Amino acid sequence: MNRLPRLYAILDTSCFPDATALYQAAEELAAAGVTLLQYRNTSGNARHMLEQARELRRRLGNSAKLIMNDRADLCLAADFDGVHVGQDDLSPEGARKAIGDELWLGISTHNPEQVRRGDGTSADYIAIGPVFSTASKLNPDPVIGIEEVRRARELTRKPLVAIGGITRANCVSVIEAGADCVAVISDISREPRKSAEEFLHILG
Ligand code: 3NM
Repeated sequence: MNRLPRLYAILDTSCFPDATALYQAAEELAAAGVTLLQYRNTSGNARHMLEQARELRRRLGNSAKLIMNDRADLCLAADFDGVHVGQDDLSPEGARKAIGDELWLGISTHNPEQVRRGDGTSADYIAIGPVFSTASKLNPDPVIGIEEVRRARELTRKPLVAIGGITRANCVSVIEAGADCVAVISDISREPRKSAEEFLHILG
């Protein structure tokens, strides 16, 4: 994979009243200069997800890399650029087998042992979190804080994505602790264009 951009915007369908609002947010983010986007839909309706994912691909063209949360099959079917798996989803090697060598594979980790294990997989990047408290995930793991980002940085040379409660106000501290990139749901969902522009400006 190429280097990760500083900002990884996650479009979580639960933040939007309907598909139209979701597509509009995606277009605003792309217009602001966001080049890495994840589609996250935890409702479990695969047909619905595929439809929305294809529409995101159609609207964004190749202006942004599109990553599918959790579902390697939908990543392929929607012509996405990669898949992101959590600790309870497909294993990294299972996901890699499904998507092949070219597409991006991201994994979630929540403690040093998981980072260490993730480092030994074919994942293209490792996400670590939640760095701060978050209201965007059901049953989140315990908050790890900035120091654990620093620790994760020492455990892997893979690109490191920090996630969980990251805002325009605290994102610099997370990058300074060694993260290559911040992944954000709530602080880019309310006013996508404005907040993405501000994130990109702050993160330089
Ligand atoms: N994964 P917000 S935290 C989807 O710790 C997700 O792996 C996390 O949303 C992890 O930016 C999280 O609104 C939610 O806090 C991130």
